[in-house]
Amino acid sequence: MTDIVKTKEVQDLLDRASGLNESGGDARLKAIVRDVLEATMKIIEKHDIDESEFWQALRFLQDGADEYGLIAPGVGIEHFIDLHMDAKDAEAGLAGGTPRTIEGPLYVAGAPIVDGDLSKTNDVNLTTDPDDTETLTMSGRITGPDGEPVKGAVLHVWHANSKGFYSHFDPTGEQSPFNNRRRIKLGADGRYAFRSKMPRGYSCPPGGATDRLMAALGRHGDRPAHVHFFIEAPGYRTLTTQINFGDDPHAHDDFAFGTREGLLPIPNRDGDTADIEFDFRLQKARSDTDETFSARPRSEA
Ligand code: MBD
Ligand code: FE
Repeated sequence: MTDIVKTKEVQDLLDRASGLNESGGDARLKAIVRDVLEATMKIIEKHDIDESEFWQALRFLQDGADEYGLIAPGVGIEHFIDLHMDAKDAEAGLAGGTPRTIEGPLYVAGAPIVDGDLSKTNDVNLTTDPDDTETLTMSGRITGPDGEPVKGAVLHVWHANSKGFYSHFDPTGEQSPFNNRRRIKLGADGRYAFRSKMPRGYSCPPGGATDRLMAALGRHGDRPAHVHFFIEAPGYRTLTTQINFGDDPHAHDDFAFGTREGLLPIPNRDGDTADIEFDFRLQKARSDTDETFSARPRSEA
């Protein structure tokens, strides 16, 4: 193996390429770009990557750009970002509560806001399109670190239909906007309940960049059936999480690494209904940004 990355010539090249010799620009970006370039060069040396392979790899990234939201969880980076945040929380003494897990690429902002205060209503329904499958009911309470009810929470929920397709991203074009997507306004008791139609696990679009990458790695591109949540509430840290069905064949074989201990309830199945009782525990907000969403770019409708 050649070993030229550490030579003065290449180190100088890295400094110049990342703008370190210039006064303008962003210092943090310069440092990160330098490390990305150096790591890339080391990989080129280690695996003796030739010019053909390098340009084919760039073409893969170029053609797959509209699937980065899927490739990132597929290669475990989105989960790693969770592990990184968990580790920082642990260092800061912030552990505890319902585990976070990946958002995934299929949230759509702007879902209908419905009243879910159980002292006033008891029928929150997420599914507006016909779907010939079991009814899923889900309920529980949202508490804070001391078990106190969280007041005035908004529970964002989104999930696939019984074919594994999400509204706004459905290749069959069959779903209405915001089918299986709601923002549920909860009351003072922190309790929630909704009904919906049973989702099926998601699979990567056949022939797409993620699907081809998974095949080349000898992997599959399937997730267990699951339901996504954001929970926001005044005074509490916004939680991004999801439950995956513990009895799904992919419950412990999720291509996106979104399944986590504590987030794998087994639905109570009875004929054509399935019920899940699941409580969420939030952390207290320690800053204003704790109460907001991340600045991740998201679809909107
Ligand atoms: C999904 O539905 C999902 O939740 C993730 C993380 C990736 C792809 C599809
Ligand atoms: Fe999903």
